[in-house]
Amino acid sequence: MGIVNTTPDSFSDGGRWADPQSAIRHAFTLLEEGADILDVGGESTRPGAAAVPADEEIRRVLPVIGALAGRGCVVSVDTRKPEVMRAALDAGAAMVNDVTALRTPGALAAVAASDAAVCLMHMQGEPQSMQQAPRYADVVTDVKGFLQGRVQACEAAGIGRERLVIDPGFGFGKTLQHNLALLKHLDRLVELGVPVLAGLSRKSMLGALTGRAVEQREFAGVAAHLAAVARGARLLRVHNVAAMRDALAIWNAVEEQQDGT
Ligand code: HH2
Repeated sequence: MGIVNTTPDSFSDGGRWADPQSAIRHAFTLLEEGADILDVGGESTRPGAAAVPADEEIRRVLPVIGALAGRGCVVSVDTRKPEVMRAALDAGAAMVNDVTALRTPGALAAVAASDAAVCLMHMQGEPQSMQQAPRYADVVTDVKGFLQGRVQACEAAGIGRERLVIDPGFGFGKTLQHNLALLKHLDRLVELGVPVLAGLSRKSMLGALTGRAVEQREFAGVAAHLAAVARGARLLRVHNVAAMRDALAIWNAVEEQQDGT
C-alpha cells in the first residue's frame, strides 16, 4: 500500500503533494514501483495534528480519488469521518482506512452501505494528546482485545470478515516499548484470522532506534516491515514502494525456496 498525502501538514511529507495534480503524479509513480493499493489521506494524524473539517478533507482527497479510481487503480481513503468515507466510496474508493476503527458515529453504517474493504486500526486517545502518557495493562493483549471487539462490531453491522484488515497502529498512543512489543508479537494479532496491516514507514520509533531524521528512515523502515512480514503481516503501508518491493523480492525468494534443490 503506497501512501498518497494531500495534506499540507503530514508528519513526513507534508505539503509536497498538496495540489491534486502532483498527488496524482506521485500516485502513478508508486504504482510503477509496484504498489497494489494507493492510500489517499487528507488529514494528518501525526501526534499533535489539528483536526480538519469534513468539507476541507473532501475538497483535498476527492479529485485525487476520482482520478485514480477512474483509471482503474485500487484506492483506499485514509479518514475517520463518515462524510468523507461516503464521498470517497461514491468516487470509486475500494477501501476505507480508519485510524479510529469505525468508532465515529455513522462510520459503521457508511461502510456497511458499500461493498468496500476496511482497515481497522488501534489508537489509544486522540492525535492531539495520544503521546502524552500512553498506558496499557499488557499492550499486546489490550490491542488484540480492542481489534477483536471492532471485528465483532463490523460483523454485527453487516460488514463481513472477508472485507476486514486489522492494524495495531504503530505510534498511535504508544511508547517505543509498546511499539516494539506489538511488532515482536504481531503473530498474536494474526491469530484473529483477519489480514494484518503494518504501518511503520518513517515513524518516530525508527528515529528513536537509529537517531535518523524523518527523511532518512528508509532502511530502518524496510527492516521493521520485514520483521512484521516475518510474523505474518500481509499488507504494508509505505512511502517508498520501490525499496519495499526489492526487499520483498528477496524475502519471498528465500521463503519460497524448495529444500532439496
Ligand atoms: N499511520 C499514519 C496514517 N494512517 N493508517 C494505518 N492503517 N496505519 C498506520 O500506521 C497509519 C495510518 C501516519 O500518519 P500521517 O501523519 O498521516 O503520516 P503519513 O500518512 O505520511 O504516514
